[in-house]
Amino acid sequence: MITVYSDKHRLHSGRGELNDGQIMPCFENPNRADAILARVKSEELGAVIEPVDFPIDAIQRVHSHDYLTFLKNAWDEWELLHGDIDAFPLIWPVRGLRQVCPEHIDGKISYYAMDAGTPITSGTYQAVKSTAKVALTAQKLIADGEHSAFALCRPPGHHASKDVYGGYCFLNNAAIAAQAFIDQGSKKVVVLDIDYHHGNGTQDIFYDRDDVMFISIHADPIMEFPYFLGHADEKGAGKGMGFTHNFPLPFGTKNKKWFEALKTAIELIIDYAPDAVVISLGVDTFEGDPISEFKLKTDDYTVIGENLAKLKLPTLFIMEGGYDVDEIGINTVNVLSGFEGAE
Ligand code: SS9
Ligand code: ZN
Repeated sequence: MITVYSDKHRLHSGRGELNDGQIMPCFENPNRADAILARVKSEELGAVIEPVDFPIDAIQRVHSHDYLTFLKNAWDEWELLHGDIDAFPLIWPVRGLRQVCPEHIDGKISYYAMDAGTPITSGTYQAVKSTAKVALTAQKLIADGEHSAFALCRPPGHHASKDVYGGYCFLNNAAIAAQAFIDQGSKKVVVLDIDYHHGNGTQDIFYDRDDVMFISIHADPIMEFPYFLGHADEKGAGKGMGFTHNFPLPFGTKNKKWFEALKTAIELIIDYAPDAVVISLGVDTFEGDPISEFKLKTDDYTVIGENLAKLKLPTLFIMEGGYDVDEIGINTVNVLSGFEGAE
């Protein structure tokens, strides 16, 4: 399997995030991608290639023009006022307040952010643009006939919606890739999100559509981030009704219950019969993950890959979360080698 990777992820490197009431070192850091790349190489998964350039249009198919303009200028506006310090929001437009975007950078950040765990730094915009191109390059490999490809994206994307960032995500790489399949003629695409956290951004982007089915297996939002989306009764809207499927699972979930949900997800995919599958691949379901409460083991990841291969569909893997840096490479590459071994 070909891996698409760019060193530019390094340009996004926050000094800290607000976690449990304290500013802590970022869980989402460049070491994550370095560890995955090292394992891709040591396991000889396949060629590692650089992303090619894409016009901004493919990103604009998913994200609003105003939001992209905000991301592009946010750091410069922030630094001018506050200096070389990571940018964070301080207020949110919650119930009772108006959703009107302010002009002051502090207000704009608060308008577009969903959490205080996601710093904007000097290189964030460049890094996330490059990561979207990693996803689009891998998507193109599949459009051009590869059976599978791995987009080694960092930072992740599945919490970002049309015009919201947060949960370490800025551009929704999986949604951008799924939309690219549709724009190139695919009639039906599935995004299957197996990250520990619900992919609220992806769900929101495709919620009223029947051409992109969204399926997610994740920690129940009554107990876990992103808290405000990902319940089982969210099924889609309008003509998208019935094309969103959520499998929230409790803290402590082990392989048996997790694989039951995967089996149901796979049956849904078979019934839908898409032209391509995009996997939002998070490995923060791992028992050793520092911010998560599922208990999957290293060998389970190989079985995930084997199960996904049974679909016999063109499959694009997009990297999402996973914060146990010592094991992230092993677990991620296990999914990919499991997929290839079972092909
Ligand atoms: C844990 C804070 C978690 C957001 C997690 C986003 C994961 C993206 N105390 N904050 S895959
Ligand atoms: Zn996650």
